[in-house]
Amino acid sequence: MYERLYRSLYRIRRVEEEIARAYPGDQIKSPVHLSIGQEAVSVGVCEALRPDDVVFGSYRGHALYLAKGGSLNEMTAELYGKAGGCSRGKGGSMHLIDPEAGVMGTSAVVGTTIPNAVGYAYAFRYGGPLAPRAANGSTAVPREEGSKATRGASGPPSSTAVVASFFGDGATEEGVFAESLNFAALKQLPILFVCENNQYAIHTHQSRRQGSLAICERARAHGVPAERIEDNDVLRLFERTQDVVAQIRDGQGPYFFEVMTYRWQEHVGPGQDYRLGYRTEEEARPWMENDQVSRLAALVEPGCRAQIEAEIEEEVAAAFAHAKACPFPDAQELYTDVFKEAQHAH
Ligand SMILES: Cc1ncc(C[n+]2csc(CCOP(=O)(O)OP(=O)(O)O)c2C)c(N)n1
Ligand SMILES: [Mg+2]
Repeated sequence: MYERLYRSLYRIRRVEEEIARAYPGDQIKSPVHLSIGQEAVSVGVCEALRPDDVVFGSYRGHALYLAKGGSLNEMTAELYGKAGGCSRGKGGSMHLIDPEAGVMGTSAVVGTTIPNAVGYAYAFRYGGPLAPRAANGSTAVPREEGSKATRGASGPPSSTAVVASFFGDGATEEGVFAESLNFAALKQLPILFVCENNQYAIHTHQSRRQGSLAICERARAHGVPAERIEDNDVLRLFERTQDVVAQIRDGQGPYFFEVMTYRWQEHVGPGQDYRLGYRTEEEARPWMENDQVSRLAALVEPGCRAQIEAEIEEEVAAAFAHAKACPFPDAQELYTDVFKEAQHAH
């Protein structure tokens, strides 16, 4: 188990370090929001999920995409704006998707994917047997529920798969956050909400934005049981996700994690930003000393660790080489996936 967690944590860290290294070369035109320091959140949850579970995330989405099994080659090609990218080079770092791996999308617009995730959970719960996910990303349309009261509706769920919705502490200030939690609780949907609380929205600390810092209490107020995971603790999060996801599969409705974590790099871009003065290196230091990548490295037998690291170095180098070698999309690609086919023809 430590090997699995370490492999995923180390892989994400190395991919993002390479993005930071390559970025000044200006071949990656997309803005990049790195998760360095926050990998534990995606890894702790995704390692406890099944392949048929699905995730939705934010623009800070490399870690989630990779932790859930998204294709590394397609992600790097996407960053380089290439035709082989997961969004065919049109989405960039903030718009990652790999439906076959259960990564249903990330978005630049804060909070947008929370209701998308709730809708998907609604389809899992009430939509009848879902067709296997199509490679084109199409999702099932939920059937009508009729007049039957749906809270705690009788009959087995349509699927035992669950949805995990990842978002930042800033996204909890969006109105749609409250609406989504309310609906998920009302319909007892199979969804795990994961708030990655790194305490900042761009350069503004949570205490300067929120009247109540108790995000879990706000979740509970909507009828969603909630707990806080302290210290970016990947092992605790992994264990708790296993338990909680079993309950959700069992039809016990939504659950909420607030995971305390910390972003090491600047909000957007490859570098550091302590010079801006909105936070200090003293504040960051304990989080860096409690690095979960190093913590897990120490729990893996040295020979095994060396092998994992060598394999990942090779994979990462190959992915960046692949991205650079890929062609750019044809100009015609600008006209696809913009409008629905019928409107396009019109
Ligand atoms: C609807 C919307 N409002 C504002 C923004 C500008 N914006 C981009 S990132 C961000 C901060 C969000 O913070 P948080 O949710 O905590 O995520 P983090 O960046 O810390 O991962 C804001 C306000 C946006 N992209 N979308
Ligand atoms: Mg934040």
